[in-house]
Parts: sequence; structure tokens; C-alpha cells
Amino acid sequence: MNLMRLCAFVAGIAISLAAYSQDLPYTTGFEPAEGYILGVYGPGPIDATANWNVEDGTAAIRHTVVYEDLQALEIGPLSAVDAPRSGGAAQTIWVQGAYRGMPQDEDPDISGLGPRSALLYFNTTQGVMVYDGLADPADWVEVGASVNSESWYLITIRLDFASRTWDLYLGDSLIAEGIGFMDPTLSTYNGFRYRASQNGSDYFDSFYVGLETPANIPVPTLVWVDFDYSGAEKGTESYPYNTLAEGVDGVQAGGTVRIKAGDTAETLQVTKEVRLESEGGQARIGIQP
Ligand SMILES: [Ca+2]
Ligand SMILES: [Ca+2]
Repeated sequence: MNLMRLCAFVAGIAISLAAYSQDLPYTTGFEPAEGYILGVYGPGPIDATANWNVEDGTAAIRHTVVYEDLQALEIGPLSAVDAPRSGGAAQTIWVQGAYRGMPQDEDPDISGLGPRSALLYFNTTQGVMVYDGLADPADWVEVGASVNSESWYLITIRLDFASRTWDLYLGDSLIAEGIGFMDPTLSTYNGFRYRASQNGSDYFDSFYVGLETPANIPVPTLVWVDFDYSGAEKGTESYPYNTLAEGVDGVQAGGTVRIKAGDTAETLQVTKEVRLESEGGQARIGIQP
């Protein structure tokens, strides 16, 4: 199989892109004020500081198909762009972008791709497809979100380098959780790659990568805390925080922090309205466990 032909857009993350390692956070809308000049580029850098590089084919800065403001990035058929960037020791990295892509009929062949954390593409009939390294065997799976080539989709990925899993948001909604990295040995964020299929040009805009939760992602109204827990933490029942401070921090004002039975030596001042509940027994605060 021909990798180039079959790879629609693959948001491949974490590869050996050491050349221009820059720090997080990074945000761009491909706007004139950020130094992005209308025109066709490739191969090589799209902007003066090489935040984006054309790796294959061509890409362009356009003002014709735009998600926000004046300009967006167009990725030509069978072309690929990279945004190398170093996540350092960060365990949780958010990657957000607006995509308008040509769906394709077949799963991309990823056999020659090299290490990646999160991979996704748009399928003509199945919609958004993600590569789940935890599936048995690892494979492309459907997440139940249909797509078309005429609409923009705001896609947010939460990469968790502790558990080597990722979560997927479409717009403001969490649509898949705990998807396995393609390569479970990856321990750090190294960049972002977008490849367009042979079916036409794709468009990309409003990119963000960083440690802070993007503004559109809702802060939960219920978070879980388990003082005895060690592992990846998201504040959910399966991946609870292990301190009360994290629970209070991570919940919406007026929301609920549900604490599994146990003790914590923490003493803290709560400065917003929250409801504290214990689950499965007594939860004690300010008590040496
Ligand atoms: Ca823009
Ligand atoms: Ca913690």
C-alpha cells in the first residue's frame, strides 16, 4: 500500500523533530500580524521562525477558506506540514485546532510512520476515526462523529504522557476517552503533523498547544478525589485526583468534589463555592493518614 495515497489528515504527534524545538504554549491563527504572508510554500518553512514547515508537497497561507479572522493554512493534496515543538517534562498537553478536511474511504496505512501518540483522520462513512493503541489488536476505531468536507471542526486532543492515553473533544464535547497512544513508549510531546489525502486540499486554523485547558472545554461540575490513588489524574471516577487541592482547583464554582473514603494531611482554604461529598465511607481532611 502507498502511504502517501492513503494518509488523509493524520494528526500525528511526537516524532523526531529536533531541528526547531521551541517551548509551549504556542498559539496561531496564521494571521498577518503573526508574520504569515499569503502565498504558496514548500518544501521548508512557512513562516520566518519555522513554527510550521512543509515536509511534503505544498502548503499555502490563504484568505479564501478561513475558520477565524483573516487567514488560514491550506495543505495541498498528499502534502504534509509539521509544527515541531517541545513539551519537555509536561505530563498533560492540550492540542487544539480547527480542521476542514476531505474525508477518505480507507484507513491510512501507518506502517511506515514512526512513533506517534495521537492519530486521527476523517472517514467518508464512519466519520472521525482514531487509532487506538489499546485496542486488541491496535487499530482504527470509530468514535461516532460524522464529518463532511464543507464544515470546520474544532478538535481538541488531551495527551496524557503518564498513562500514554488521549482524550478527544469535538467542539465542546468529550467524544472519546482513554485512547491508547500509537506508540506506548512515547514520553514527551515533540510536535504536530498534518497530512492531507489525495482527495483535495485541507484547511487548518486556530492552532493551540500548551498545558492550560483551552477556554472552550467545559470545567467539570463533578470531580473525584482519592487520596490513595497513584496514576494518571483527570478528576474522573476512573482517573481521580489524589489531593483535595487538585479537586477544588479542577471543579467549576458551585460544583461537587466527591472524595473516596480516606484521610489527607492537607489543610487548605477553599475560596469558591464547592460541595464536598464522601463516597464509600468517611473522608477526613487535615488528618495524617
Ligand atoms: Ca485564522
Ligand atoms: Ca495529583
